[in-house]
Amino acid sequence: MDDVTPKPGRVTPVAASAERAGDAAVAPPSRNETIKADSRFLRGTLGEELDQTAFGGLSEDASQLVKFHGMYVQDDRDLRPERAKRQLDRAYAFMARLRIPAGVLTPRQYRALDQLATERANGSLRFTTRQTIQFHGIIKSNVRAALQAIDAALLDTIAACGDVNRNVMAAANPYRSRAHAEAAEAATRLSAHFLPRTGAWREIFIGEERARGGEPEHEPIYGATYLPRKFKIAIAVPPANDVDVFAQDLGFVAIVRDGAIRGYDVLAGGGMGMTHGESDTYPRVGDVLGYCSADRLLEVAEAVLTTQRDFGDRSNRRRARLKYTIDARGLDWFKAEIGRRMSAPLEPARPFAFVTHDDEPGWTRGADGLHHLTLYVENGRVADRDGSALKSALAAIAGLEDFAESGRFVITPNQNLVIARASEAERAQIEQILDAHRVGRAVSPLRRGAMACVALPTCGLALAESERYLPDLVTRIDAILARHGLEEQPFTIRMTGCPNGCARPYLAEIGLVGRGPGRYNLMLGGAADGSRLNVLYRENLADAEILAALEPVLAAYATARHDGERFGDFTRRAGWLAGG
Ligand code: SRM
Ligand code: SF4
Repeated sequence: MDDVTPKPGRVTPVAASAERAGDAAVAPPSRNETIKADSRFLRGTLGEELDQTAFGGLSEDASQLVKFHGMYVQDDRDLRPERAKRQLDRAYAFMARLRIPAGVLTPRQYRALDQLATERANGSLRFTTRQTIQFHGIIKSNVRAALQAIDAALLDTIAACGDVNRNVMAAANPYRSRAHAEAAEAATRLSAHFLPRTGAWREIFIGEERARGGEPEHEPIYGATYLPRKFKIAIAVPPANDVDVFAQDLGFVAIVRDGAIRGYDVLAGGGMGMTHGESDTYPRVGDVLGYCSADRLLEVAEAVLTTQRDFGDRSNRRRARLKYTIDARGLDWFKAEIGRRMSAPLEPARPFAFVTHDDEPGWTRGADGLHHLTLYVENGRVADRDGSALKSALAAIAGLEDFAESGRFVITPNQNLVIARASEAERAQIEQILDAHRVGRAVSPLRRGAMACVALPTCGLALAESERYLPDLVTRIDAILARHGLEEQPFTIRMTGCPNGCARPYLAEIGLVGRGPGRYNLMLGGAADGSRLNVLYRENLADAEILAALEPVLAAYATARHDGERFGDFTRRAGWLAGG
């Protein structure tokens, strides 16, 4: 095999398929592989189908392809029963997800997105667990206009979904330190490096003509069938692990000396998704592979991504993530394979330590005298409701005259927002605007550490509520905490409406994973720094059962915890978890 693989450096997709063809045990590729291969670099019938607005959705094949362009065809699941009764089609609409490396936007860009939410989507913006923004409820006839507004704001949705490298995360707020700035810059470089080269997005949604007579299109890194599955990269800057580096296909932990990033510890094989009842699917934390100097970032990333491209399972999409490739072939094999694709081996990993994977809401001041507000945003949903006009407040802040030029909005991997680079006077104005719009900043430590995925009504895979349920559950758990004198104690609690793990629930001290309508698995024992998976504590619980199951453990924690001991560590040490 060595003879078809140039070394060092890039392994081409052509060489890769030659390798795959030599493997007699390859199972037939999944339907998605054919859709990709036949799509003429992600075009398929998308353009034609978008023109047919009588049907609000897309064909099955086009629904798969549109993901590569950052969109999903969804329908409002609340409306399904009523519409079915009336024999109407589902209420189809598109979800669009932006690509925002490191989550950094200018206030001007944010204002354009705010307007788009009002004019073309369901009136809200949704900060995601990967530092970007989603819009829900874009009807088909609005899709092109929405994407053109995004393009006009110098943003795009390319590769935000699909079997490609997704939005690249970096420790929140590049304006916090030089190392944070370097991490954000590295995330932007990685995102650009792995951006699909096809012109399909611009042609189909923006209306640009394809250049005639030019070079035939090709994807130098991906090839015509892209990756077997989604691929996720994040860069952490210790001591914060806000990006949840252990949950990524490929993670980089910045090793900082004299304030600058000298290199990275490289992690691979993290991932959250699993399927209930299928024990060969599971969440996994990434393995530390070794260290590379900062200038080798792209080389190392390409070695890992192309290894997954060439050896990931293309027949069974449930087992197609890098974590399964590593487990199926072994970590030693994986290290050797990426070694073949690099100019030099990784060095031994350097020590690093995390203290948290949460955000710390509130104002901080940088060395340059500028102020940064980490604003808690419940489950990342930006809307005007329940007496609090968060959407209007953020739009007003983004419109502050000088701040519109010099300020920044940075979305965090915990679905919050850093309003960055405010002067002393702007800080006062921002506070005033938040007060005037009744945007509360005082939240309990439990709520601050809470995160829920979108789930119902838009997510087609949700088995149970999440975003619409967790806030209320937190209120009731807070009451239990108060009864036991734990109201000032930090916790992480994360909920998802299904086992796919979009809010990374398997890394929380308290994880709740949807099983069916109103029913959840309760997981306990995650680490406060996101470095350890929790374990199943009780299965298939309804609302009252969740509270009843939690209260005795919390009561014991209140009386028997060691000094400074976190809840996740306590549940393990004190024997609450079988095998913990
Ligand atoms: Fe996710 C699928 C929402 C982060 C694992 N995710 C979905 C879809 C697109 C449902 C679908 O396939 O039809 C959800 C759209 C819901 C909606 O109505 O908006 C969805 N995922 C989200 C977001 C918006 C959750 C949030 O509340 O913020 C996050 C968007 C991230 C982004 O901006 O790119 C989101 N998803 C994640 C994460 C966390 C992360 O990336 O750090 C994970 C776990 C990490 C991982 O990938 O292992 C995650 N989402 C999944 C999976 C399971 C993948 C797997 O390997 O099994 C699916 C289902 C799938 O891919 O088949 C999924
Ligand atoms: Fe949907 Fe499940 Fe992801 Fe929640 S975890 S957004 S329910 S796919």
